[in-house]
Amino acid sequence: MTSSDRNFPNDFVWGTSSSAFQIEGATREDGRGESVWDRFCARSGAIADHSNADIACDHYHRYSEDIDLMAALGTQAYRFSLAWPRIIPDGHGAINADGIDFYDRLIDRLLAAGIEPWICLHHWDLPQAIEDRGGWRNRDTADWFGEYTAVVAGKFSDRVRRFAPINEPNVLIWVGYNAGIHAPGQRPRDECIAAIHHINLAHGKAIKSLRDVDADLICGNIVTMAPVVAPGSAADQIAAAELTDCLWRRVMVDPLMLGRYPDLLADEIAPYILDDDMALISQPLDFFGLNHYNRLYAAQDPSCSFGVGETSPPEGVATTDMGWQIDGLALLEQLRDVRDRYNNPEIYVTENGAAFPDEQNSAGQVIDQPRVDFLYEYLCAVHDAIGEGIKVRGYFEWSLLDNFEWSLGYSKRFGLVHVDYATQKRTPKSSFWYLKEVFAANELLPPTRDYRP
Ligand code: GCO
Repeated sequence: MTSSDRNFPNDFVWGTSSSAFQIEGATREDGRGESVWDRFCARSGAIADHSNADIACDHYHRYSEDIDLMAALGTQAYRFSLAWPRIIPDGHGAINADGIDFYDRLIDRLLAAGIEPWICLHHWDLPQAIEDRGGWRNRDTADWFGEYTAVVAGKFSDRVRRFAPINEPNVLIWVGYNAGIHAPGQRPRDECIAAIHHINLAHGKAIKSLRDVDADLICGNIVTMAPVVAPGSAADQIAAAELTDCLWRRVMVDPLMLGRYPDLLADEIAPYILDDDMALISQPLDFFGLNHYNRLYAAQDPSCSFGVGETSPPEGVATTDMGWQIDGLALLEQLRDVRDRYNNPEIYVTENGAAFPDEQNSAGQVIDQPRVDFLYEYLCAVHDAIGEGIKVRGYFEWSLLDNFEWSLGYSKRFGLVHVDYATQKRTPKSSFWYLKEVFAANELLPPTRDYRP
């Protein structure tokens, strides 16, 4: 490779991603309503370190400092989510002006720093009041989500042009409803099936709400995808992998991109489909948001609602602190799959990153060489994909800050910036200084140098 071969396209977008519940804190401040995740955290044994997100990274109060960090990183775009219960505390009905004010301040501050805001409308923190009315099992929730989206578009589309409705709807189903590890907890299979269709419908209603407010808004989806590995070659093991692949990669994507449900679940879902649902769900999108972490090792698991779950990668492979395999080729394979199956859309990698047990040394530095190596490997995959003609337009690293990692609480650190939760002190890690140089050079840089301030 020559030096110029290592460049990214001139208009390539570099950014970071986050979600409201994982960083904001201030869960009871300024009129925010309760979310399903507040309730789930209070459930005994649900969160590994018995924590909650009441304070998290205190981003609600420290957003200005965090935007300074993004600016220092050279971030061009920042993808964040809005807390639905901060904007409409009961999920539908009265709007909370203080919630709108917070996001107004955040957006204005980002724009003043020259960073483009990308809004994700929902990253799993469903208003508890809506869960109490059946949550995603209730078709009305799709309407309420459409109404909430119209409020958001009306307030912010004068300054924000990029929107995506729901982060990783497949995780809501797979990790939440099917395995019960995420809020609102496990549900029987028929309720999972209802939720699948209603979440897809909510996506469609949100896209319509956005374009009704402004037809030129740039709208996409955000899904996490990875190749699925079968537990073995026996017929029942292959069948388990096929069902896993359907639930994980297809059932929340095929309807949006192809206008139909995958054969394996189509008959079960059919009774929930009314009138023009499929047309609404499959409205053309402007971009495909792909989150990617790790190849999924499927397992037969009778404790899950669909009888399938996931297991660890084989002994001996390199993994992150999540136990997830480090394997840039999986991202390249996934990008090819999106190109081939979904008609070569414009793709943004809207999340990719890794947890490692980072520690501050006696000089107060955090030397996270494993994360630098990880980022290099995955950026090589993105670069290779572009070389193959796959339309990857940008890369958003997950995440700027260490944050609340759902049912694992604060025990996993995903940040480019270390957060000392006792003091809320932020310390950029080596990976921050590495990506700062990558962003500025718009080029794949070797992971081997010592990246420091
Ligand atoms: C997801 C979510 C993030 C996670 C991140 C690391 O992909 O599960 O979008 O909220 O924190 O992916 O697990």
